[in-house]
Amino acid sequence: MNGRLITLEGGEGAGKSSVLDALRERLASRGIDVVVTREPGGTAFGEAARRLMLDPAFAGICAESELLLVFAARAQHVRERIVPALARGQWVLSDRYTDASYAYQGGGRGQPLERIATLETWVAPVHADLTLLLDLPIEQGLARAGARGPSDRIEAEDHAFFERVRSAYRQRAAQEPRRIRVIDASQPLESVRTAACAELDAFLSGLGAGR
Ligand code: Z5A
Repeated sequence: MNGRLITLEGGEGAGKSSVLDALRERLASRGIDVVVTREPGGTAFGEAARRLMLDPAFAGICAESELLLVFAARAQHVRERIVPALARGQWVLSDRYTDASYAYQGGGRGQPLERIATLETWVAPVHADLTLLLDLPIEQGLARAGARGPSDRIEAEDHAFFERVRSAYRQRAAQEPRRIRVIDASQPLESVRTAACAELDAFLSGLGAGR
């Protein structure tokens, strides 16, 4: 496999979707063939799982169902989209991947991290080469997300939930500082895009592809 997997992570309203295009353009300008995808989602089955995941009608589902749902979607995503693309030599840019499960289901829902790691080993043995974590204060992110319209099932969680998610993300970044690059997403969008592209450039230079 010559392709690389790059993932974008962050809390609500962090600006992942807004940064994704800039990263895609940057990769394309270097002649890199890139597949853009997202989780939950990326396949027909994954998109259906995403609708279930975000539907406020299922507010009462237990943490175990939620965890298995995101990994069911991921199993399909890895096999149907990610592995074939990497095998073709394409790069994959994914809006969220396994770190989101450690943050939301681990930090947010309190699911044991060993349980998540077991699922990851089983279902998602392909690891991200570079992860950009867009980090910002909870209030700021929720205000941005709220301006878009009604809350989905996860956005309806309380402040303490999102603090746990943020702290779980930051903890992972502290544990894997080379892979997970933290970007201050409280800045104006153009600055966030510039910072994200600078991290991507540094990664490319490290591979020798950026010269
Ligand atoms: N989830 C999970 O629990 N476990 C898992 O394993 C996975 C996911 C994979 C869907 O994810 C949900 O799935 C998510 C976690 C859970 N929780 N929820 N809800 P998602 O990533 O698809 O959905 P999201 O987190 O709701 O994404 P988002 O709120 O759309 O965030 P975003 O893509 O980072 O933001 P955006 O759409 O680019 O920007 C939001 C708004 O803010 C928009 O109006 C922008 O114009 C504005 N914005 C963005 N950046 C800026 C800056 N810098 N300044 C000012 N305004 C800005």
